[in-house]
Amino acid sequence: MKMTFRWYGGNDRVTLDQIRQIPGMTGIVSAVYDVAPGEVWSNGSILAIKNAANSHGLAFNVVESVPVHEEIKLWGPDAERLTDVYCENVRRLGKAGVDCICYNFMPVFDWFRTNLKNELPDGSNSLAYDEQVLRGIDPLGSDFSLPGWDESYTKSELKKLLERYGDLNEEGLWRNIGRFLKKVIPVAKKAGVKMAIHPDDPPWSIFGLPRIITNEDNLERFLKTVDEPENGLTFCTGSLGASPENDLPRMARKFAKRIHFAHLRNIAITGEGEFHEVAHPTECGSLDMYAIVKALVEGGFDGYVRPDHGRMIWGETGKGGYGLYDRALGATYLYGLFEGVQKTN
Ligand code: DNO
Repeated sequence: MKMTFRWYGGNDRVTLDQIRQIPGMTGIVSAVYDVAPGEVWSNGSILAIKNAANSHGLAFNVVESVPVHEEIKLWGPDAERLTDVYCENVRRLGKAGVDCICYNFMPVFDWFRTNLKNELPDGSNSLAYDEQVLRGIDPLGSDFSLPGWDESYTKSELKKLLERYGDLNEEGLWRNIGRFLKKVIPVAKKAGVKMAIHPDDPPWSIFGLPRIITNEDNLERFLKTVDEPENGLTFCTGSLGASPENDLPRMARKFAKRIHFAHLRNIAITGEGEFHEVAHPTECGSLDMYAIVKALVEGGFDGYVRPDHGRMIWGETGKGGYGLYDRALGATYLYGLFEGVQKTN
């Protein structure tokens, strides 16, 4: 296991000087943020991240994310060309020493929350989701704003995009992801890069759009689509764990060898389709973090780990889920779980 920390680059309030002081930290997880999805990343931008990390004693082996253009998910007229661009980014990253790329295949919306500042009883706050609230939201309405991960769509672009997805059902999305994987995985293999798809968050359809990276059967189907080690998973416990039907320790054990990246965090499920994020330890939420780590280790997991979303504590403000303090606490807790499980195995 290699412990890593997400870093959003020079504009991140959390600095590399701070990250390097977290015990057990080996590297950062980052991306090139100055180009739109579907463009080639410059070697200069990639190297700048690597040099910044290395000069702080940290590795840069993991990218999150190389975004998949919507045209690819829809497999529109420009999909082949955009997939070639994607492959070029995989090659460039491999050359720069990146060996794990996280990405997702969620139509239009990445992770989604209905409250970005949910007050917790102890005075901290975290991200929360409530399906009832979601049902009342019109993404094309004037008061709709995207939750922190993307502000780039205009209303008319969003409208067009949603219309284009109108006819695409889950099977259509499976077909398109298959086309994407068949081109990308052989390139990743040659480049020495493991691809790690991120599950859909939450792991069910939102706004009528299809979502397929959601449960054990679908993860299995996904892995079989191109049955190569380079076609792997990001095991995000907070995403998959939002559905009580997902037995996370069982899935962690079963897929361990194809899990290249683990996003470990806890959530509290408070009702049907309703949950909020909590501190990492098992006792704080609904997920058994010890059982998950044990299953990963015993299943033969040997990938990267990062603490995922933290709460905002001690008065910290900043990018929802990505403050310093609670993620740092999470990292040391997770480090301890791994140490305990590894030493007793
Ligand atoms: C949220 C993240 C996701 C993730 C992408 C991967 O905090 O886990 O935005 O980076 O879905 O492509």
